[in-house]
Amino acid sequence: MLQIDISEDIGTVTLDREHRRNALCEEMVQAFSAALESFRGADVRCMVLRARSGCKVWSAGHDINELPEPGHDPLAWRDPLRKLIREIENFPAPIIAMIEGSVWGGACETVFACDLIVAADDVTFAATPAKLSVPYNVGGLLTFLNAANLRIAKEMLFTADPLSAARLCSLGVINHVVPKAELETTVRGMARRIAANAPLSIAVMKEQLRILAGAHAMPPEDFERIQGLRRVVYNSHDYAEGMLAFQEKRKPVFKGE
Ligand code: YXS
Repeated sequence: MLQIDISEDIGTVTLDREHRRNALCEEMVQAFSAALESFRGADVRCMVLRARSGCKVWSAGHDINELPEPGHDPLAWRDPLRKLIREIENFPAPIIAMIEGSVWGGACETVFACDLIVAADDVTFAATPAKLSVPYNVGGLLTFLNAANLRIAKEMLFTADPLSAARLCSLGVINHVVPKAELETTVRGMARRIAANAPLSIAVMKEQLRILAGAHAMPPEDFERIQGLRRVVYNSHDYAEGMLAFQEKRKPVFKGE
């Protein structure tokens, strides 16, 4: 499901589950955790997260077949997507997301959780909870808010439209958009420059920025209200219908209940 490589103090993880469009499943996230453990042991100083060259779909997001039965929180603490995001945020070295093809659903958040994003010029990002009637969780929405401003986060989440890498770069959501032929050399060069800098200083700044980015004071009753609102969705007919429609390869019919 993943290809792992270490060279010149740079660790590379390549998503390799093409038959499922690199959908993020439990087994893949476990392999990802093991890869990061090996990178920690090898003291890598920068990491690249990518898919195979020439891919049409970088990742189709959370494996829909692994979304829990209706009535269970689809993005709970122990959920594979949540574990993946935490692994990325807690890894001590910077992670550069190198993007080709299209990015869907929870894979958008996965890329936004990375430290730097370099995309080929034909890349698109489509955040799709509204297509499946999935209630996003607090941490996930914070990832979007930290990556984009409220207006762009709302456009992505409410329309589920694919947004171009060029537009997201002009909005500061993506660091660089380059011609596909230059993607690999651009990312490799950036990774080398990071790897040549002081790893301790960078690791500490990454952790400080993670804490500062997540520092949003919230009265307990507000948090409980947000959680209660999520329950309205994952207990709904629409949540079950979203998943069933995907599995039956048809358009969902949402009733708002
Ligand atoms: O029919 P087979 O058995 O060959 O399998 C098909 C698809 O069912 C499968 N596949 C997936 N399986 C599980 N989870 C997925 N997310 C997923 N996506 C695809 O892969 C096989 C090939 O797919 P196919 O024929 O559709 O490929 P395509 O090249 O025509 O189209 C590629 C996509 C990505 C445009 C299309 O597969 C697609 O729209 N996938 C779903 C994208 C999506 O809505 N992802 C959101 C997943 S839920 C999630 O991430 C969060 C919980 S949330 O939604 O809240 O952000």
